[in-house]
Amino acid sequence: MSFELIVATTNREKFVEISDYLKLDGLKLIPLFGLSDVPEIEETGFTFLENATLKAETIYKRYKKPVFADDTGLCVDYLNGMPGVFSARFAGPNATYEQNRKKLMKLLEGVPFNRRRAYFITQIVFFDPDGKRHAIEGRVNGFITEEERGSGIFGYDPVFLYPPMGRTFAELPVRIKNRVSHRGRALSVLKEMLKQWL
Ligand code: ITT
Repeated sequence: MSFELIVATTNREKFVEISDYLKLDGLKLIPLFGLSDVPEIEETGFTFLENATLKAETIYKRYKKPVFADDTGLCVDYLNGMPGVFSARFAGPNATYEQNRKKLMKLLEGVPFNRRRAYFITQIVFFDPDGKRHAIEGRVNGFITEEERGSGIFGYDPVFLYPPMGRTFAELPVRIKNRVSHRGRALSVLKEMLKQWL
């Protein structure tokens, strides 16, 4: 069998990672930028689950097709979990990745390495072909570096050190990042579920 799955994201870097991971015969992924008349979705939730649900539900209601949304954030212990659900707009409503990272680095100035613990979390909400809702979470622990490292530019990747590899996520190719990351961990569960319909 085959089916089309909408990926309720407008984030191109995220979509690159998702497409690389969810390569399955018969599965066609469609991002929001591949659709017309896409409803505006405001991420007004206070949790990743609320925001992922909001995104997936709005798109499911609009297109009546299988869909999943990914809501992700970086939570820094020293900042009591910030930027968290505000990760995309940490430095302001239309902040760039670089502005967000600069703000984070400023807030952590002078903070020693062992107090720079952080984790990425991805919450996926999936509406399957029968309209049933599934929630999946993926996390990865690490540290915020004192300087940016790597050529990847996605979000906070240049400042997130993954200790088992001694590299920041921006120093890892997409395929390797996907093997160990918050998103990769959540996607591995989703991938197994998707196989039932293929
Ligand atoms: P959509 O809601 O349209 O999917 P978004 O960019 O708003 O796009 P999120 O709310 O899930 O997506 O992500 C919040 C921010 O967290 C995002 O803008 C990036 O700055 C950062 N981010 C998400 N995933 C990341 C990753 O794997 N590595 C580094 N930063 C990431």
